[in-house]
Amino acid sequence: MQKYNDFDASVEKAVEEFKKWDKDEKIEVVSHLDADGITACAILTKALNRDNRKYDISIIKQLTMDEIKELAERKSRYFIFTDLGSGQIKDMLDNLGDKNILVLDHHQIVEGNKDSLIHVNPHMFDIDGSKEIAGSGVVYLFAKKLNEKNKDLAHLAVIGAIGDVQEDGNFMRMNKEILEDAVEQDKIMIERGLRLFGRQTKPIHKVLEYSTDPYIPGVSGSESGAIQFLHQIGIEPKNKSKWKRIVDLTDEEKKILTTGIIMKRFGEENPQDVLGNNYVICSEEKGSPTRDAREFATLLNACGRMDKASFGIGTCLGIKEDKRNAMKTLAAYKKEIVGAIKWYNENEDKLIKKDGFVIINAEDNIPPTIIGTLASIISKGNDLKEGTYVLSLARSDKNMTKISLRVSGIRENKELDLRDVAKEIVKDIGGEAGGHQFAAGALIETEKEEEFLKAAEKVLSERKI
Ligand SMILES: [Mn+2]
Repeated sequence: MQKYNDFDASVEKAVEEFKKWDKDEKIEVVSHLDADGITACAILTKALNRDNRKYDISIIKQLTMDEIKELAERKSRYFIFTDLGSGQIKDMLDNLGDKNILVLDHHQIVEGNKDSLIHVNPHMFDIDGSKEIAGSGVVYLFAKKLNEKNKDLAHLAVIGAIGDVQEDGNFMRMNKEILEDAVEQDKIMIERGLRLFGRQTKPIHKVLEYSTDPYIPGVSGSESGAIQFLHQIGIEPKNKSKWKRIVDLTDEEKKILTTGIIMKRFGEENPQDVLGNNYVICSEEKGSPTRDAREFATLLNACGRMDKASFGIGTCLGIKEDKRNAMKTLAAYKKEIVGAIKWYNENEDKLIKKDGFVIINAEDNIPPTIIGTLASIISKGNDLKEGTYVLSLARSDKNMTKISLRVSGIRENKELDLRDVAKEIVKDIGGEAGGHQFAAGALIETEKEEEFLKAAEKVLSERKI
């Protein structure tokens, strides 16, 4: 199709421009701190190494005006923005107008393309960057054009796309092509089977208990239900004293488990929806979180949220010490989440629960880096009616408050875009809102919290699902 050819040509053009950059000068690489941003950065740095380039890396949460102004003070003449930047073209040009800028992103473009910077973004060609290709994928295509050798980084772009929730049992066209590269390079093996999170690392009964999508009646949300279910189908959950993981099961047992789950899901809309692709990273050890692409993405997200993105980048590039540290970071991150859930359960009085929404105002009891995850977990739990908004607030430093917005039970609804809801709430208050269709966020001044809560109650009531 023409649009894909046009997009490809824009990548080609970006590579040609990039090749003109002076090899003796340092490049400032700026990337986003989630799994997609981290994999994007890992792909780019490897490609820059292969191209004998010098660079510095900054991993940031958001490309705010303050961040741009800080970048403007750096001596470099060259900047590459990955997995961010497309929404801040105007601010960039205002402050970095005399620099050479390359933006490799997949977010919505806020200001149009300008000739003074190189901008690669699928949205320019009517390709949906929220579904078809992630930031890491855009960087991967750039890297591949720069040097065919970089095809050995395709698996990182697959992990990045999964991190950005672009996989739903399968991938769309552009991501699929990247996946094909990864398979061809023997980096990824596709295993069809149970599409459950935690296959490599978690005890089976825990995997089942935490499986809310797909939902397993009588099992999801209940540890005893999960153990009982395993006994019923004749799978011993323990191997002597050790809990078994899905990867420990024999092929026969895996089949029994699959059938058992589908039977349990009889009466659900698509009982066989538990089946899908699992993406095994060939070079990684069995039982490691880096063996499964979904768990790998979670590990990277944890590194980002705990302000340890460099461990994530190193893990992507196969550096052993970084991987060890990334695992420790994941453990610390899980502890934070457990603490946040505990706070939520014990502070009923701090919640605003109305028909159609729950508002969690954690103030400074939960770190801002965890608050979005808490909202996601609560929105996936069984306590809320389908279509309930989960809105959470937590304070960060610099007198700002981070907002996260999720919705329970809904994964497809063309009319619903949480970004629009978030934007409407902050409309009169000031503050930046953005994110994804089903995972939106905003940043407001802490002193505006009260005003925000009022606006939120109003908007969420009006927009009841
Ligand atoms: Mn992204």
